[in-house]
Amino acid sequence: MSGKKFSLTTPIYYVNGLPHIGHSYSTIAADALARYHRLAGEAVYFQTGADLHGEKVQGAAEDAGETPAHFAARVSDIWQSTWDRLDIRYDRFIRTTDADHRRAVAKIANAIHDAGQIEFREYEGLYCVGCERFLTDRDTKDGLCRDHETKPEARREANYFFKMSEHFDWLARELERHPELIEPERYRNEVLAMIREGSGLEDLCISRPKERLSWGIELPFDSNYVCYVWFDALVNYLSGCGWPDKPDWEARWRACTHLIGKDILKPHGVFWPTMLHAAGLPLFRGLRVHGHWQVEARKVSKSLGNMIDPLRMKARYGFEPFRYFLLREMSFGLDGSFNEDAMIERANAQLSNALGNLLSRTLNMTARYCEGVVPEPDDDGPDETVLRDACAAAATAVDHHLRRFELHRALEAVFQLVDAANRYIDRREPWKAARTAARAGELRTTLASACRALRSIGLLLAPFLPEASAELLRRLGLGDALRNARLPDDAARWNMLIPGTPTSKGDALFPRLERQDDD
Ligand code: ME8
Repeated sequence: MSGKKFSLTTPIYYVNGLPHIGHSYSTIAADALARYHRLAGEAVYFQTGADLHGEKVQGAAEDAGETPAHFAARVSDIWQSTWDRLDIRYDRFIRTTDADHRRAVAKIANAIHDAGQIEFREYEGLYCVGCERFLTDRDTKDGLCRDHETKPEARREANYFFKMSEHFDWLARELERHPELIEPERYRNEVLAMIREGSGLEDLCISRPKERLSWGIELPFDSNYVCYVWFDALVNYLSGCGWPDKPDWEARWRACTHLIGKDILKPHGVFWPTMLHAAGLPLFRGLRVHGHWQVEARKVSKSLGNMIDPLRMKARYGFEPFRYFLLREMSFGLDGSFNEDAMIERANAQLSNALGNLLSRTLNMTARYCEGVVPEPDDDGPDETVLRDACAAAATAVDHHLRRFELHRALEAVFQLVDAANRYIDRREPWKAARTAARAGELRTTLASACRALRSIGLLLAPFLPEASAELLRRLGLGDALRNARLPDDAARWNMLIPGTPTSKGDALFPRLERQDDD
């Protein structure tokens, strides 16, 4: 271990629905990043989980004819097992019903209360159950919630309020001083606009009377109320790091980055940092915000039935083409568009053709001309130098982009190396060299160099396509490579393949896909 720490969280998803393409993207992106940082030798903590409380879940439980506790636990199990079946390597799947989380919520509520930052007030406003909050003028359009396009309810209640607006000046200064807190930049600007005077964002109602909502964590200073679901949910990030009891919570917490979709920028960009500040706690390291997926050019929604079940994608095409498409297609921070035909096209062009062919022709020729073992190369010539530099450049680019959460750019860099390796083979034409005994050295050098490039590609693909990368490396005779690898440096190394290492051809790494509609 380098001693460097990297903690990463996904949102904890509401259990009134099931995982769809949007949740899959956040979780897969986080998994790829966590895998990369592990391969870089860092101490990684990766957390995902489920948000079980609140009116939405209580309503869904009623519709299902179950108690909220039973319903929420049952659906949380489905979420967790979905990620398990997709080989998402989280360190903890947190549930807001977990005992340590409940204790942490009570503790932070008390801390903010003790600091004189919570007030009891009568309030009247428009409430959107979809958002689980009172709306401001800016949140509505033609009398409807902008996000949910439903009519909010007029509600009058006595509730507890967190004096959030008192922290806006501090937050603005923090964001000016530390622009890296929220990236990409457009989202930092959005948060700054939200907290600017006149934006309509005020104090935060953090309680719900039990007569209206019983399914939640009781407020520690008034047993007639439960916590507002966001006030409870955001604390998962701290409780997951072991706050307040575990001795190492602070180191983990200070290394913590939250990965979220743009829909929940306000709670993460405004509620959460001000809550932490009011409680006298340090801020998270960063907030990284991605855009939204549309499916067949429409918003993802239950009523449209276009939610894209990741397990169904796995059953139809194998999981990695789907994983690849999500990570490669979406420019991190911007919206993306999913279309099954586009996914198939990308998989066939880039995975089957470019990468699959590179591997199969290299290993087929190695089998045919070099008895299936990595050949002994001569000294590098100009073509080898170009390829060697391309390996080093790809390793540097992957590291650079992943540290900035630009997963699409990192993948693009790996596939530039795939293209460079294919071009190298085309130019060297080893099949011609194989016809002349005098060119045996050239042939050996070409195939050894193609194997070296494939080794770099296999290592660099490990965070993105873990299964395919492990298989690719195994075929190169490097079954253990990932166990000991240290990225990015190991992927930039050229002379790491031992001549004489047995390779194996195997079947197509990525069989060509055809559209499947029947299930
Ligand atoms: O908001 N495109 O949970 P949630 C991309 N429980 N990502 C999407 C998406 C889309 N179309 N739809 C959803 C909640 N997501 C709260 C979070 S955290 C303390 C509490 C992803 O189930 C994206 O990450 O509605 C988004 O932020 C999240 O799912 C919302 O999940």
